[in-house]
Amino acid sequence: MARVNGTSNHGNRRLLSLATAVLISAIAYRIYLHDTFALIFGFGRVIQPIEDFPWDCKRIQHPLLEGCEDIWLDHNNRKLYGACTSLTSRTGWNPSGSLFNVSARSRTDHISVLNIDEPGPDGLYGLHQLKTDYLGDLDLHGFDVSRVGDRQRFWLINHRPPVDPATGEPLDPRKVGANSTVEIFNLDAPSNTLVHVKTIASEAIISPNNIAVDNDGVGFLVTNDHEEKAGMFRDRVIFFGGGSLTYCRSDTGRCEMATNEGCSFPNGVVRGRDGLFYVSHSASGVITVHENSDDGFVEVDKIPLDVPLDNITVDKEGNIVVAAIPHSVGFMQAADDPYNRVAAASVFMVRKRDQKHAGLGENNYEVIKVIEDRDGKFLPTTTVAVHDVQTNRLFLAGGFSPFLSICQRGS
Ligand SMILES: *[C@@H]1O[C@H](CO)[C@@H](O)[C@H](O)[C@H]1NC(C)=O
Ligand SMILES: *[C@@H]1O[C@H](CO)[C@@H](O)[C@H](O)[C@H]1NC(C)=O
Ligand SMILES: CC(=O)N[C@H]1CO[C@H](CO)[C@@H](O)[C@@H]1O
Repeated sequence: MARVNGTSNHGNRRLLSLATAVLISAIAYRIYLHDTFALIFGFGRVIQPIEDFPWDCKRIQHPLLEGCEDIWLDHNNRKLYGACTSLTSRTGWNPSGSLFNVSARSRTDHISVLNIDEPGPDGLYGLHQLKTDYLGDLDLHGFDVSRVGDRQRFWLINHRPPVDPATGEPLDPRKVGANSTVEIFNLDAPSNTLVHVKTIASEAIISPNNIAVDNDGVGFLVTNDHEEKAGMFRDRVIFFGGGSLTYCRSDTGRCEMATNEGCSFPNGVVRGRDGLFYVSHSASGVITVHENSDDGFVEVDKIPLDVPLDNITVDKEGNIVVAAIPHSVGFMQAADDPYNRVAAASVFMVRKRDQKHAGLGENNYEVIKVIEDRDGKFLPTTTVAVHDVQTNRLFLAGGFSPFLSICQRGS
C-alpha cells in the first residue's frame, strides 16, 4: 500500500512539475518566442513562384562558383567578384553556423571574377580566380572592396583555425572558436593578384560575418553574428537575439565594439550611398540603419521586413538589395545537402523615399519584393544578391550553392 501511495504521490508531483514547466514555457513562448518562431518558421507567409516576376534567369555552374558566400559588383569596371569555397568545406568549417570541423576545410577558398558584360562562347563570363601572395590558407566569408588611391583594396574575413600562440599547436575550435581575422589586400590588376597588406586581429572581432568599409577608406564596420566564439549556448542568438557591431581602423589595426543595440544575429552590412550603415539581422527580420557620428554609432532608423534576412548590398542608385530566407526549414535542408536541394529564395529592394514625402520611422523607406522562387527552379539557395542598374540584371549567389544565377529583367 505504502509503496503504491508513494508512487502515486511521486507521480502527482511529477505531473505537477510537468504542468508548471508547460505553463512556464507557454508563457515564455507567448512573451518572447512567438514572434521569433513566427518569423523563423514563416507562419502564414505566402511564398510566390518565380513566374510571378518579370525576370529571365539562368544558372551558371562551375567548381570555381561553389559556395560563394558573398559577391561584390564593380559597377564601373564591370566585374563581379565572389568569395567562394567548395561546398564540402562550407558544410564542415563555417564558424557562423557553429560548424567547426577543421579537417573538412578544402583550403581552396578564393576570389572568383566574372566579366559581366562578356559572356563568351562558353557562357562563363571569362570566369577566373585571383592569384594571391598570401602565405597560408584563406577561409573566406564576407568581404568589401574600396578604391584607395589608384588601387582596389579588398578587406576579407578570414576564419583561421585557432593555434596556440606560444607553441603553434592547433587548438580545438569547438572550445575556443575560430581565430577570425580581417585580411587587407591590394589588387594588382595587371597581374590579377591580391597582394597582402596586413592582418587585423582583435578581441573585438568575435564572430565576424560581413564587413563594410567607411567613407574614408580606413575605418570599417564588422558584424559579429554571435556573442561568443564558441560554447554550448552560442546559438541562442537565433532565438533570443544578440551579436554586435565592431568598428576597426585599417591603419592602426585597432578595433572596438561600436554597439549591440538592436542586434539579432547581425548578418549583412553595407555602407549606403547616403553614408549610413545598413545592417540586416537574420533573427529579427529587421534592417537597422546607423550613423557613425561624433556621439558614436547611433541607430537612426529601423526597417522591418518580417522575413529572416541574409546579406545586403547596395546598387548604383543607392537602393539596398537584401536576400531573404522565406523558408528556413528548406534552407537548412539545402545547407545540409547542397548538391541535391535548392531552397526557396527571395530578394527585396529597400528604397529611401524622397525626403519631401518622407514621414517618420519606417515610412522613410519603401520595401519591394523584386523576385522570389518558391520552388527553387532558377535561383540558388540565395544568401546574397547584387543589382546591376546599367543592364537591369540581378546576380545571385549562395554560400550553400554550387552555382550562381543571373536574371535579366524583361518588360
Ligand atoms: C570532418 O571532416 C572530415 C573530412 O571531410 C570527415 O572525414 C569527418 O568525418 C568529419 N568529422 C566530423 C565529426 O563530422
Ligand atoms: C590568431 O591570428 C593572429 C594573427 O596571425 C595571431 O597573432 C594569433 O596568435 C592567433 N591566435 C590564435 C588563438 O590562433
Ligand atoms: C557575408 C555573408 O555571406 N554572410 C552570410 C550570408 O548568409 C549566410 C546564410 O545565412 C550566412 O551563413 C553568412 O554568414
